[in-house]
Amino acid sequence: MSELACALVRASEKAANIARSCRQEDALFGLLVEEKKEGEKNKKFVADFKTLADVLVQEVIKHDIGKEFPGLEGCIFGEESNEFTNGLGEKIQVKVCDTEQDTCLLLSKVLGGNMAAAAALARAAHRDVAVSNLDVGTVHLPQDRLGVWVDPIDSTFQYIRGISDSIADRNVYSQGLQCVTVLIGVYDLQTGEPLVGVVNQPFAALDPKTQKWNGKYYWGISSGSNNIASLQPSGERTTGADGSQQEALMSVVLSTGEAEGVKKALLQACEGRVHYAAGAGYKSLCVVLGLVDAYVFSEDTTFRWDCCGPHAILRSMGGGMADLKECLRLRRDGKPELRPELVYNAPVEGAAGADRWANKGGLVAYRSPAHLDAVLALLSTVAL
Ligand code: 2IP
Ligand code: CA
Repeated sequence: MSELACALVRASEKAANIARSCRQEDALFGLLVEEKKEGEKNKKFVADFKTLADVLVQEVIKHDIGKEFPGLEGCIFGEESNEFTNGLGEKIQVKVCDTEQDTCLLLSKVLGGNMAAAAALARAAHRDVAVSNLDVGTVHLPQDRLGVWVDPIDSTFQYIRGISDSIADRNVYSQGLQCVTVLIGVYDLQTGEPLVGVVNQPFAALDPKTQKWNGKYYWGISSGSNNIASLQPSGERTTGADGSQQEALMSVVLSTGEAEGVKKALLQACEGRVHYAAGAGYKSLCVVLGLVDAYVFSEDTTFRWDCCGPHAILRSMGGGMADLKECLRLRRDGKPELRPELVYNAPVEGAAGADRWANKGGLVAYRSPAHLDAVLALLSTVAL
C-alpha cells in the first residue's frame, strides 16, 4: 500500500505548489478571499476566510487521489465546500476538469474573467509533481474501508496575512507563513483509527537570494504493528548527576487562545518551555519534529481534518493524539490507564455543520505515552 502514501505526498506537493503560486501574486491573492458562510464558520475568528486556493487545493487532492484509487474519491472529506460565489453573485462549483483548458475556463468564471489568473491556477492544478519514491515498504491497509480527511490550507489566517519575516523561538514560529500546512489523513472507516498521514509545510524556508519559498513534507504510516515514518523519533534526554538518563523538562506548544488555567498550570511546570504558535497542523508538526513534547488544546475549535494526518504520523513514531477532557474525566474516575485517542469516523451527536466534526474534548498531541501522562497529571486539578 506504499502507492497510497506516495499518492498522498504527491497530492500534498501539488497543493503546496498551488498555495505558493497564489501567494506570489498579490493582485491574484486579493481576488481570492471570500467570507465563510454562517453554517461553516469556525466560531473562533470574527471574520474567517476561505480562499479559492483552499477550495481548489481540496478539489485537486480529491481529483488526484480519486484518479489513482478509484472508489476512494467518495470517501474524501474536507473542511471546504466547493461552492464559490463570484463578484457577480454567481454560484460556481469549483472542480478540476479533465483538461487544463476546461479548468481554466471554469476558474475564470470564479475570477470574474481574469484569464491570466485562471490560467496560472489551472496550470498549477494540472502540473505533474515528481516525488522520489518513498521508502515505505509494504504495509497492509484495509483497502475497502478507508476514509480521508483533508485540510487544504490549515492556518488560513496566517496564509492570508502572509508574514514572511517572523522569527522563531527555539525553532518554533509563533506566527507567519511557516505556520501554514496542508494536512491529509487516511483513517479506518470502521474503527476510526488514523492510518496514514502527510503534513506538508509549503512555506518552510524563504530563500534569501531568490526570495522564493521552499517547502517540506513529512509522512507516517501506522497500521497494526507496522509503523514507518519519514522521520525517526527524537529521544531528547538529559543525563542526571548520578549518570542516570532523565527525561528533559517538558516543553509544550499552545494556542494563544488557550484557557488561562491551562496556561498557568503548564507555565509553572514547564519553567518557560511553553511556546505559543498559530495553526493546529503546525503545532502538531512541532511535536512530530521533536521541537516540543506536547501540544495541548482544551477548547473545541479544532476539527477532524486538523488532526487526522498529524495523528497518523505521531502514532507511527510512538506518540499519538488523545481526547484531553475524556482522559481527565477517566483519570478522575480512577481509570488513569484509559486514555482515549481521537477517532475520525463518528460525528458529534446532535451537532450541526462543521461542529459535527469538532474535537469536542480538546486534545493532547504527544511524543510518547510518558509525555501524555505528564500533561494529564499536570492538568488533573485544572477546572475545564
Ligand atoms: C484553524 C487553524 C487555527 C487554529 C484552529 C483551526 O484551522 O489551525 O490556527 O487555531 O483551531 O481550526 P489556533 O491557531 O489558535 O490553534 P483553519 O485555518 O483551517 O480554519
Ligand atoms: Ca484547519
